[in-house]
Amino acid sequence: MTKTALITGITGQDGGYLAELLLDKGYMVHGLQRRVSSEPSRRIAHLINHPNLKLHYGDLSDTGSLMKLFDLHLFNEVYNLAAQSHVRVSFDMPEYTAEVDGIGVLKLLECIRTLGMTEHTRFYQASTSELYGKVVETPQSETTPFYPRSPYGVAKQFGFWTVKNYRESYGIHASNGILFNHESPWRGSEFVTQKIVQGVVKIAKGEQSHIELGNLDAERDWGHAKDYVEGMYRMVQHDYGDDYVLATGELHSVRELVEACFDAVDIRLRWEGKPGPDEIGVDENGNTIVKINPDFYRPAEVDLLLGNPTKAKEVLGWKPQYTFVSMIEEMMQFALTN
Ligand code: NAP
Ligand code: F7E
Repeated sequence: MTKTALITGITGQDGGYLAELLLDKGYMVHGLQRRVSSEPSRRIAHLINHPNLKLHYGDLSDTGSLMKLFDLHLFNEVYNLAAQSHVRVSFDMPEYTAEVDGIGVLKLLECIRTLGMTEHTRFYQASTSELYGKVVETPQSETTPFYPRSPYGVAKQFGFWTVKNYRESYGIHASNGILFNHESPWRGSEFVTQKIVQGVVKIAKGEQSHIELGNLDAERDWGHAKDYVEGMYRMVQHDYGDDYVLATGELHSVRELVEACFDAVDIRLRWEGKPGPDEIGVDENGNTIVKINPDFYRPAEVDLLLGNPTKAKEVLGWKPQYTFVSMIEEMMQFALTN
């Protein structure tokens, strides 16, 4: 029997890869899409005419549009990927972020509960390593206490516990994927990996003089989105709902990322000045190609995130295929040729 899935956030980075994965497996895929004034997302443009894909207008802040969707379709699986997903922006829009990233999760689970679908519909929630924030242990696993450091992290904490509560209270097959940063050629250009990749390519092509960044010494565990949507799918197929960390277990700084990208286009980068707002990066001809702009600092920074994915490996058999190096190579290649 054909399975039916709903993906909220289908126009986002992960939504595009998950839609591809589920359509390849023969699913009927429904996607929740916001009405926007520009063309529908480039990430699913190649899937728009797929006979098993149906898009619906709606918004996580609009309960009526969600209820209508759940009333009309029997979803076997719901993947909640929709969110205001930018940590820095969440400081500018804290209330909206709480509404969508926190209360939005509750709205979806209430649709499942009130329509009597608790035994029929499995639920995946896009939780995040930002829950660990100011980390209390390293590496972080499913048992590490949370200490969110942004309105985004706080809103996602509400979502995380709501999922756990609905699982325990109503027996819903609901899982939290605590996903560490994951990137790809489809990553939004305002996230640090894509911003650096696209900036370095423009500098190499002579189209831009320099890139402006914030904290170069933040460290992250960066994986590839394709690997991570496979992990989401495995959580939903498992016998019972649970919470899992997906991460590579490899740590790199923003500074290393900048160096790796310039290296890929044969530009030798040298740092000058002490770490902080006055530090610059120069090329072999003495041109300044990296500047620090304090506008990109955050009111409260998350200095280090490093995940321990042992549980996902042992229980779900999940293992990332990409490394940090192959992920950056793919992003650079895409930016150079598109
Ligand atoms: P993304 O590229 O920013 O995509 C977010 C998606 O949510 C887009 O489709 C966006 O629609 C949609 N959306 C935003 N506000 C909405 C609203 N009010 N109602 C309905 N849809 C809305 O994010 P991503 O990188 O794919 O991440 C997917 C999910 O995983 C997010 O929940 C994010 O918080 C979480 N997460 C991401 C990472 C990561 O490193 N990528 C790590 C951990 C967790 P538009 O296209 O119209 O903007
Ligand atoms: O920042 C530093 C910045 O915006 C990474 C989201 O997908 O992953 C993502 O959140 C680091 C931070 O990702 C710039 O201060 C320096 O320390 O790429 P980012 P993020 O904040 O880690 C988590 C897991 C999510 O759940 C989120 O949805 O890089 N940084 N200079 C900069 N960051 C940005 N964006 N821009 C800069 O110029």
